[in-house]
Amino acid sequence: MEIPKIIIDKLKIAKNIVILSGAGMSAESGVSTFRDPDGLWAKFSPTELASMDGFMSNPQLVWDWYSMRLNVINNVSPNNGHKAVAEMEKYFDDVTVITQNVDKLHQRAGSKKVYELHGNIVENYCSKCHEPFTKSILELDKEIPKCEHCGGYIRPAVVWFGEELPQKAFKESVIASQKADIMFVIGTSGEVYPAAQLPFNAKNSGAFVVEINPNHTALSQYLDISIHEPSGVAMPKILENYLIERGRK
Ligand code: BJW
Ligand code: ZN
Repeated sequence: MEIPKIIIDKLKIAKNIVILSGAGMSAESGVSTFRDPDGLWAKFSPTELASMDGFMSNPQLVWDWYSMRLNVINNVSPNNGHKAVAEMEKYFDDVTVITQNVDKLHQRAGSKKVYELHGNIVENYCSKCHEPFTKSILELDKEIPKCEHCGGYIRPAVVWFGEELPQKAFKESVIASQKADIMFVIGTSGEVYPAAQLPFNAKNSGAFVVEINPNHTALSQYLDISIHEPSGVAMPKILENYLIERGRK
């Protein structure tokens, strides 16, 4: 698919770029999405594995599931989509990445300003006293560790359903969305709130909002344009077209 010229025209006058990414951003790296037909929620139960109630009723099961996913993430690399997003920092005044992903692939690709709305899978903390757990979990055996201060179970530093998002990251994300000249909404189904509210914050403040997703989503009809391609294809193409146009001036 050709990249519509309006996206390049908007980029040529843009200063503040915001990326809102979801699981589809990492799909081409080999990380599973959640709600696609072959996604995680097709095989696993979100209430059992991604809620405090689920964790309390079977902490070892939840720990094992996150260990399995951490193992996947440790063995994959950022893809061309992450790399194109990181490269944008060379050409624009301000690039903010707001991600729902817990895999740190944006940071590994070199993006500097990344807000992790749903935490990350690399860090852990005590589910009871909330003290950070600093031992590398690779050093541990497979049994769920317990807190050295209070004996509570250690949990991954991700945000489960019903839990508040990290407030600073969320507030900064709202501000960045309101200041955005252009927002790219990449690889998210737009079904989980409050993250899915951010494209509306951007649009209501005058941003041009572009969706990158092979499929139609809950957000598609509200955004300015949808590019139905994988992000590892679309984002490098957009950057390349922008650089060609800029070279022409
Ligand atoms: C590609 C591609 C390629 C494929 N290129 N694209 C009713 C209405 C509204 C809200 C609620 C409600 N009932 C409950 C709520 C609130 C709830 C919510 O939104 N629920 C809805 C599902 C109904 N939200 C919450 O609970 C949040 N907290 C909250 O609201 O707190 C309130 C509070 C305030 C004060 C005190 C206390 C509480 C928290 C949400 C946490 C979400 N957590 C998870 C798990 C994180 C940890 C982990 O990784 O295990 O986050 S769930 C899961 O969904 C994960 C994701 O970040 C999140 C979003 O998914 P995402 O990224 O959009 O992935 P998919 O799979 O859905 O979509 C992938 C897309 O990629 C698809 O569209 C593909 O087409 C596309 N794609 N390949 C580009 N190559
Ligand atoms: Zn503790």
